[in-house]
Amino acid sequence: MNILVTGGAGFIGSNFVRHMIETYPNYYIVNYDLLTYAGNLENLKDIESHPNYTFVKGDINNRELVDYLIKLHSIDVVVNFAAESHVDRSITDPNIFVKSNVLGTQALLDVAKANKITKYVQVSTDEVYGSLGETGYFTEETPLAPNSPYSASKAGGDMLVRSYYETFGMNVNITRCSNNYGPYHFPEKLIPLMVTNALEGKELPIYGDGKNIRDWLHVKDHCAALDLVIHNGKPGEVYNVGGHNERTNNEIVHLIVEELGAPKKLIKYVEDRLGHDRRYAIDPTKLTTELGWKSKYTFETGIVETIQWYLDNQEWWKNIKEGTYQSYYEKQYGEK
Ligand code: NAD
Ligand code: TDX
Repeated sequence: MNILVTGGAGFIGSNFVRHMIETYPNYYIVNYDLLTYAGNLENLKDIESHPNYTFVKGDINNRELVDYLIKLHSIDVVVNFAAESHVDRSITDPNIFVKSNVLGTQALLDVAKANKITKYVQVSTDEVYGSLGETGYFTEETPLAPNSPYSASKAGGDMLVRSYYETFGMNVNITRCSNNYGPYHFPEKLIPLMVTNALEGKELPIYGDGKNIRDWLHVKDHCAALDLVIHNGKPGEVYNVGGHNERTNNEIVHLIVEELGAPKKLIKYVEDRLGHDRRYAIDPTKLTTELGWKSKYTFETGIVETIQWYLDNQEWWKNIKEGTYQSYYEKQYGEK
């Protein structure tokens, strides 16, 4: 199988590329990524010269280049990770979210359709379902009700993918995963931000009352789910991905502080995120019963392993934090 992975230099995409290269010695992976602030080829340093792997820099909106690559490498499957992914950035600058997440998806679908590829997988998010109350779970039937410009743009992309199945009969799947954590997670997101700030002795900014709940899944469990969907997903179907690991942000931050032995006084409650969703929780029954997926990581082991990864790979995150990300951080949190 020859697979075009778009957005493969980001957090989940790079873990997925590594998973596929290690699992399938006969597959060929083309990683196509624009290398925005979030794209980082350091994430794939260990496999950059693997014979079954190649990287090409480009935008998913560049139809000519995507078309050329699909033909050149006889691509069978497209897996789209490419997106603007940070909710806070979508609040301050929504335009790029529509360009990459909506228009980019449509461009990719058009080129994939014209080349009659065998499968298109859209990597989406549970955030398209909006926010839950204290009980209940998101199923694949939950109506879409996105609340942030980020989730609205992801929902827009999902709707286009759905329409290419209904209108053109394209073999598509949409996956909607809960919050991922693990190695190579960009340090603007909650877990890597708190771990790296604690290591640097910086404040740990918790939005609002810290009682918002996220459903955490190790990135490698997400990659295994995507592998199953690529091979066994039924045409046109949506699959939710999650491992029943609900935690409040307060719990996450306290766990990190304790694990690192950092001073509790670093924790600082700051102004809430606008439109902050209260709770996400995934019902993964369809994925487990129809495709046989099961998460391998418990949160207790996964988080300790992840914190250790940040301890062992300080150069990786220090390079990011000392680069252009610094100016975003100062704008978002008002301090160095
Ligand atoms: P990320 O921000 O770490 O990576 C995104 C990658 O896409 C980067 O390498 C970036 O350079 C690339 N990219 C952005 N715009 C592009 C464009 N126009 N053309 C080509 N490449 C482009 O994001 P992530 O956390 O790895 O998320 C990957 C995907 O998974 C996203 O679609 C996101 O919506 C989805 N998702 C993420 C999570 C999570 O917890 N991180 C959960 C569920 C779903
Ligand atoms: O400094 C912070 N303080 C804080 O309290 C940051 C960055 C976050 N938070 C809170 C907001 C959320 O309740 O932590 C929670 C998690 O925040 P993020 O890491 O920004 O993730 P979230 O907004 O839940 O979205 C993530 O999961 C779904 C990914 O970034 C998305 O790409 C994915 O679709």
